Amino acid sequence: MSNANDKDKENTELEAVETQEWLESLNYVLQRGGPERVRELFKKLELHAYNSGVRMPFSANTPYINTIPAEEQPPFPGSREIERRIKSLVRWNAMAMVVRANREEDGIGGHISTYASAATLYEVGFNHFFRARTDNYDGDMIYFQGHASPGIYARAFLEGRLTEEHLENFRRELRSGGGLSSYPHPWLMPHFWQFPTVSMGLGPIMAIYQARFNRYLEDRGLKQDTGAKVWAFLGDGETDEPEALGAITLAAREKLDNLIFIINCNLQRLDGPVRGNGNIIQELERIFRGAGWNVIKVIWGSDWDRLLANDDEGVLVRRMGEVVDGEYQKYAVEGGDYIREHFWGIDPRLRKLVEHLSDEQLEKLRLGGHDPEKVYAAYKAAVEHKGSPTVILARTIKGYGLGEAGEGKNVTHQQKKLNQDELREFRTRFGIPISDEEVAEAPFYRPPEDSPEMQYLQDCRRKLGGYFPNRVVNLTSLPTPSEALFEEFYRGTADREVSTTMVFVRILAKLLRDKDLGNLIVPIVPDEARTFGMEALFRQVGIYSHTGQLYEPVDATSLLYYKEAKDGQILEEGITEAGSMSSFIAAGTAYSNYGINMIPFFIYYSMFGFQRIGDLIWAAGDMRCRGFLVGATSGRTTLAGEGLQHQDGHSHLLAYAVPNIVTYDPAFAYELAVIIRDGIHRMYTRQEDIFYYLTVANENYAMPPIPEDESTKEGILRGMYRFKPSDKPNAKYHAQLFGSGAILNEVLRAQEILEERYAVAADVWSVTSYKELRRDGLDVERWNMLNPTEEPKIPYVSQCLKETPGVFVAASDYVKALPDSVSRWFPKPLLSLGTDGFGRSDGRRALRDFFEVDARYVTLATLTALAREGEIAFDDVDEAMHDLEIDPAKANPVTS
Ligand SMILES: Cc1ncc(C[n+]2csc(CCOP(=O)(O)OP(=O)(O)O)c2C)c(N)n1
Ligand SMILES: [Mg+2]
Repeated sequence: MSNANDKDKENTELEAVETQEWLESLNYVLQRGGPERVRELFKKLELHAYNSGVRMPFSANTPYINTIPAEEQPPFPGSREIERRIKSLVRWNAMAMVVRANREEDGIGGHISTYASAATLYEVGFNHFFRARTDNYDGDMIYFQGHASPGIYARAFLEGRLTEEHLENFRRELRSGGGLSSYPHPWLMPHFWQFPTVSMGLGPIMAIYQARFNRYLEDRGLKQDTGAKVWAFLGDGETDEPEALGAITLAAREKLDNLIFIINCNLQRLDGPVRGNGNIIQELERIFRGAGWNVIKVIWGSDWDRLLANDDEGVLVRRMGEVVDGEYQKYAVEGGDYIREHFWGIDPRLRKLVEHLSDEQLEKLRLGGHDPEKVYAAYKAAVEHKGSPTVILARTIKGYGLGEAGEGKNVTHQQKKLNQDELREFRTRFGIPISDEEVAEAPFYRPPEDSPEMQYLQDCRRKLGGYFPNRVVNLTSLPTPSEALFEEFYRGTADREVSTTMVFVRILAKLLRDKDLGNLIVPIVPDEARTFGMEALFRQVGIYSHTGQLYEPVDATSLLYYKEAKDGQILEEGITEAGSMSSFIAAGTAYSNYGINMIPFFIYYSMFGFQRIGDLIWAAGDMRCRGFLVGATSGRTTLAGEGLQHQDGHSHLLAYAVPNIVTYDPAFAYELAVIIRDGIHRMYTRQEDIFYYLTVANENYAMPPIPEDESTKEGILRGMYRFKPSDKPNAKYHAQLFGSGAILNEVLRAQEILEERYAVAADVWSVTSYKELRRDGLDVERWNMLNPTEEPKIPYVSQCLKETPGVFVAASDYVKALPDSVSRWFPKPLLSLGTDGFGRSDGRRALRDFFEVDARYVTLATLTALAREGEIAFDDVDEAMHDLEIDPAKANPVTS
């Protein structure tokens, strides 16, 4: 036994000597040949080991220390002291804003701890990096973390851009004099916020596609590259959102070195630790490095530099890497004695490293994200880095500075109230010149204009070109495209059968050729261009690719080959509706970001729009984004064969919830032409903050010419017009039939059946937009309610139907809720047919039978309505049902 022990001991000693020798050799090579030579040597060694059968485990991680070593850190160019004082003031005002809002009205909310942890990350940016738009600089774009907004407001207050009253009205937007929105919302503060970020995960993906779109504009010669950066601030918890990390490979593939992510790694989310049993910084490092990003870890502050320098044997680095986040969080809450015991105490060599430090000093060893010098070094490296995007992983403490009131505690995210003692402590810690008597009131504080702090702060912003955030709209309007461009669509297609999708693609192709607008159109498709018959555009305008086309496409000899080009115009995004929508947003807000009227058309499978990426569409509305969303192959029964997951019968209903989206479900070529022309007119000539949702379908039929009636165009735009009046006004019975999209054809067939077989003269109306009709009806109703003594106005629907005889039946390829949403302005009850229920794979005929929206059902519904009015007998309806071969026992599509 003892022999074996001796052998082990001998081995260990030998290995120690061997290790020492290798380390010394490495030091020697490092001194003589520098890091480059070391890298070369490592590669050779690795290959040699591999060839000898040694398999190395894969790791994309570097040790748990700062990426930039202390000796490579650039000197800090500013005044540490003044910047600290400014930052303290921002901290105080941000905290006071939330505390006061909640004193006035309990439960009004707000967040202190997010900004408290991120203050240094923002302040270093404000004082040294964030460059505003000037004549020769595009302006950086900054995605502020939504929950950090109190800090951003507090800084704007110091800068003199917001008043004390504004801060008092934080989260009280409806007060007279105006207030501040809880989070970044361009809709609510259009001269301040640029990017809505509070739905977590959307900021990062929008930032990636924004950075890519900036490149697109440069590559297409629409703007110069002025070196501007996109900075996106994220929470570490936020990275669990699929959107947050879902597009990071695109950023690396496109070599977006104009993009910088800063992830505030305070190790906490709302409920508790982000990775209590793991390490979020290391996890994110692996992910981002694996994706090809430049990763800069800012973990330890300057206080740690000397400790690391004395860590000859690497025990500290190892210890740093083995402690899990939950334990690190505990150090933030406990005192120095706990830290000495639990972090340093496990190894005598570690304990020795800090024996010269008091418990208090141990407790105060600062982390990287709270150290301006470390943060400055990281930002500088990020800005100068070429060839890939950069992510900075900055370690901080959530609720930093709140002390007992929440620093590092699990409840800190929700902390909105500080008592008198806590306020006093906060004040003292950050040296705010507020007396003991005043402190309980949590007054806002702004030093005099001529104080060194104010002068320094203003000076920094002057040098960097202006304030942030700042949303500016300054552009000239576009001319509306001429009617001539649309003439062919007004004429119809005679006998030629086409679909509205085909018509749309033809309109798009013509717009792309237009001399005024062509260059500004941005077609966006998520790998579905062929489905919609758009492949001719590949050749016509090319697919955007920063690197051009490095290969000969397999279809090079064909006319419509797959052409990628640096100045290509189409954004072929691949299978990502979220990415495509982010591109749409970048293009649709270029009017404010760059003063360029870019006109995006995002064409997608209609089912994968509102349903799949509804929150991004909501963000687009918030951002006052413009452009056309085009839901193709729409309609639950018109898209045959595809079944439950693809057949969309409700996107129009989902669109009801977005206030500034204008929606249409057109049936004919001329309707689409009128709508698109007017859309460009409203968004780009009149500069209205609206965007469009159009559904187009893939059923082929002859497109009629536009009716001669003068009011047709107005009717199309307002939501309905009489398309085909009955030519038998003296018939016994009457009906008004309403159809939309491809289902209008079923309604027209029903008109014939009703006339021929049942003596019913029916007028047929095309309803292009129930949402527009409802908007108008609600507007009128509201006006009438608020103006009781004025002559009541009449909703457009009621005006149209004022003297129309008979019963009312509507049918569309969407849910019945659409026609029902306007039925109260009909002179009589409306009977609605629609496609409620899950879709089925089958042909159009079978589907329309199943969902009860074909000509037979329109006929049956009309007869039913007539019977209810007492005009015909129910027995007649029963008989008709028999004639129409409708089975009363058939399955209910809603529940089957
Ligand atoms: C999509 C979405 N889900 C949930 C929330 C609610 N929420 C707001 S902040 C927060 C925690 C944020 O944690 P983290 O991202 O780590 O940011 P920190 O405040 O720690 O900097 C949560 C869950 C939200 N705003 N958006
Ligand atoms: Mg966090």
